Amino acid sequence: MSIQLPKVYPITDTTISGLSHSEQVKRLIAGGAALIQLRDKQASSRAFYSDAQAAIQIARAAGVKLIINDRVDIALALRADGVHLGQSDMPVEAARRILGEQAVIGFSTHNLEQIRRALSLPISYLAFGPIFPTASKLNPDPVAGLNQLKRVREMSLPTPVVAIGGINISNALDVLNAGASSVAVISAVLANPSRIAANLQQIMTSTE
Ligand code: 3NM
Repeated sequence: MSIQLPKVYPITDTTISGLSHSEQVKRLIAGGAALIQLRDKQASSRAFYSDAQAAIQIARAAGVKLIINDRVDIALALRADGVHLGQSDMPVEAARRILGEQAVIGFSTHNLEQIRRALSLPISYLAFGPIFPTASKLNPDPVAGLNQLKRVREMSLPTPVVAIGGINISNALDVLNAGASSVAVISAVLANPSRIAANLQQIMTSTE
């Protein structure tokens, strides 16, 4: 159920990039992405479904895995590789029942107590953040910092940990060295839409 994650895990955002999910996926794949999450807190179900459908076709043709944020129904309908759930989304156990044993299920946590509670859940990876201040999420939790991330490493979790929040080319390697298996990035890669592939490639190179 646990999975091996690439060191850099980009997440799409149509507001920050000004591009459709499928166009972002194209550019992220050109930059070397192996796993991409589609995240949309605004689009109608119909609009998100059809954009995600186009994105999945592109990802599949390239052998890239696609995870859908929040929407278990859309992940199931499109046979996406999995879902990413937050603390207020559908319970992880219910999503696992719907999507099956093979699905990748990621789960967001924001403090050590939430991680402890997540340990008994059927998840494939845990996300932990925000590590640094972020403007890409509405009402983010308090910043955890690298020290909290080091404490997460000391818990020797059975699942990989994806660090998220304010991660960019200057700090990605520090975050991995503090114990994350992978870094999730939004604005550092998407804020300049003409440089999505180049920025992703640079962050990936910085982590080697
Ligand atoms: N989740 P950026 S922080 C989507 O703390 C998200 O769980 C967070 O965007 C969490 O890379 C965040 O632009 C936003 O800071 C990450």
